[in-house]
Order: sequence, then structure tokens, then C-alpha cells
Amino acid sequence: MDREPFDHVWIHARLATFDPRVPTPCGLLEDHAIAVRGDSIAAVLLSSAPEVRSHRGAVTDCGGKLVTPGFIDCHTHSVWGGSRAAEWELRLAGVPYTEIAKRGGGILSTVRATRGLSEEELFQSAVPCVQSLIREGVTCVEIKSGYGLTFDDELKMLRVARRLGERLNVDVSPTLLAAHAVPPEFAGRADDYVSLIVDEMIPVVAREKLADAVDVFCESIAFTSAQCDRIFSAAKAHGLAIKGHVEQITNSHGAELVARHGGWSADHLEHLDDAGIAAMAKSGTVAVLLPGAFYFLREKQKPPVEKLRAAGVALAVASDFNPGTSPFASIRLAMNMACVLYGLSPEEALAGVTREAAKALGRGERLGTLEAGKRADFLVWDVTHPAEIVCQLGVTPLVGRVVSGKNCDA
Ligand code: DI6
Ligand code: FE
Repeated sequence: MDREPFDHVWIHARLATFDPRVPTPCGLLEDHAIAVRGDSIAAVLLSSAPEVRSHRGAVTDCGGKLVTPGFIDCHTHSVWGGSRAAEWELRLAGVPYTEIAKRGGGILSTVRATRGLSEEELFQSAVPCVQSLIREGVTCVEIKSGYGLTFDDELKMLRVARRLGERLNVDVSPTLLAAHAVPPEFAGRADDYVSLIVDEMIPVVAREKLADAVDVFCESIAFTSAQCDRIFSAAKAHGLAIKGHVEQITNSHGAELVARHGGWSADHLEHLDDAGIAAMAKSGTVAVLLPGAFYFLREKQKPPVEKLRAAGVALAVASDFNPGTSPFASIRLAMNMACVLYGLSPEEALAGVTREAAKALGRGERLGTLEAGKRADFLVWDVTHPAEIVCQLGVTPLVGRVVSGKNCDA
């Protein structure tokens, strides 16, 4: 007998497909079914379709509940040592983030703590954080290095990121962010540190497939655009993708640089100017909005969301989960902040952690929407309206999780 065309079919779902070809809000399809073969979506059909009715394999009845694509947190720093709570107290008392960084605190304080932990200790401390993201529906998470800043410590962080993906039920996209801060050993010699990144770290990271992309902090307190340019050229030469922390505190024209190199995403963007927007629109670089850092730093300047929208730049949303400027492991809080602080619609916020976030990780072909051919990562929600996922925090109305075509505990 021929093998059944599908292994498992989820029926009676309200699908928020986020498929751009479906012209309803959120690409909504009432009473539909997702037919899965292996780890992929084989077809999206009406629940009453003959192929669904004749299916003899496994069936899950979603009982009319809302189903969305798995969430993708496309910008996190989920691996680190130590705590920055005391620094947060200082910031609340009025000491600026840039001043704390100049005094050797900020990123560098986390670097000291991270260097002091073994790979196993770092892994153990990251597990509950990544599990928190998973419990909210994250099925794919980007994790950056950037708190090691030596050859060994950056690779240690990337190995921890890889292990998190192997041990937890989540797809990890690791990123080399060695250019996060100038390490103390290289104070006043940033160009020499850039040479270490370019000549030693990038070739090994690429060879050992420890990262998908290379990120930089292009900023007055970090690396100049000329230094970032060198790093991006090396990344490209070794087949790694490009992204950047740009225009967060000042405008350093980092978005234009990322766009010129055909980068996947430019992230933060509070101080982005018109030339940066035009460059991103031209190159198809995704704008990753990180309202958590904006909130925690009590920034006043918002990213130019309306202009980005008007220019047709894709808008993704991420948690930026890190110990300093965005200390929360919650993609739903990030979505909520993107609406309340930046004026995204709930639909845009949901698209920003699904379809657009997939593009920001170079995985738009495989993730981010409910369509045939995509990986079968999806979430079942006990909500009356998609916006409820973004609006109501503290309880997570997630009642089903499917990862690579398999039902998991919600
Ligand atoms: N911008 C940020 O908001 C984070 N990194 C960056 O380049 C901050 C990371 C930290 O403060 O530890
Ligand atoms: Fe970040």
C-alpha cells in the first residue's frame, strides 16, 4: 500500500498564516488544517478538504483555536555570566549608560564575569533563560557571543549557543559579536583587536561552522564604521552573513554600511536617518526593532518607524535579551513594547516575530509563515483574537507547540 501523503494533520484551526498571499489580516484562514510530512508543512487545506477527510494517520483537533507560526527571537545575547542589577540602580539614580561604560562597567563588567565561567557553567546559567523564551512560543532564537572578547572566550560562548540548540527543543542561530566592545587588553588599540577578529576569529568560526553571521556594535563607544567595514569584508569573504547594532545611541551611518554589504538586518535604529532608510530599502535589509533597550535606557529618540514602513523596509521585533539594556527573556513583552512605545500594530508585531524575523536570520525560505514547504513549527493559542497574544501579559495562553512536525508540551 502507498504511504499516506501526510504523517500528521492538525485540523479545525484558525490559522494566522502570515502568508503574504493570503489577503486577510494576519493571513487568517478559518477552519483550516495543516498537513505535515516529516518536519515540514506539506499542505494548508480546508478542514473539510477530501485529502484531510481521507487521512488515516495521526490527527490533532485544534478545536477552533488560533494557530500561529513559531516565534523567532532574531536578536538576543542569551549567554553571559554575572549580574548588572547594581549598575541598573546607578542608572536609575541618573548615571548614563555611556558613562558607566567609560568607567569599565556595562558590557565590560559582563565580559569579566563571562570569562570567569566554564563552558558548562555558562550553559547551565543560560538554560532557564532560553527555556523562558521557549515557554512563550519561541521555536528559533538567535544567540550572540560578545561577552568573551578573546579568541577562546568568544568560541566558548558560540559553543554554548550551539549546545543550547542541541539540548533544548529550539533552533539556534548563532552570531559572532566579537566587535561588541574593545576589550581592556586592547584599550587604545581597537584596530589591533579588529585585526584579531578579522585574521583569527572569523576564519576559525567559519571553518568550524560556529556562527551563521557576524555582528558589530557600530557606535561612538564601540567601533567606527571603518572598523566595522573591515569586519564585514572578512565575514563575507568567509561566507558568513552580516548584521549590525547600528544608530542606537548616535548616528554613525552603520545602517548604510550594513546595507552596502547586503546585510540581513540592521538593529536598534533609534538614530537612523533618511539616507540609512533608503539604503536599507534598496538592499532589502530588515529593520530589527528592540524596544526593550529603548525602554530600559529611557531613550527619548524613537526609530523612524513610519518612514521605514513607507519605504517598504521589513520590520522585525526582538527581545535583545541581555543583562544590561534589555534584561527580560520575553518575546511577548518585546512585541507589546513595540506596539505601545513604537506604534506598531499588533499584527505588525506578530509578523515581526514570525515572517519578518525569519528574513532577519536569512531563513525566510524555511521559517516564519504557515505555508507548504516551511518547517512545521507552530503554536496553538487559547485566545479570541490574535492581538490578545500581544496585549495580555503575565499569563501565556499557549496550549500547543509543534516543533519540526512533532507535538511538544506547551
Ligand atoms: N547594544 C545593546 O543594547 C546591547 N549591546 C549593544 O550593542 C547592550 C549589551 C549590554 O549592555 O550588555
Ligand atoms: Fe543587542
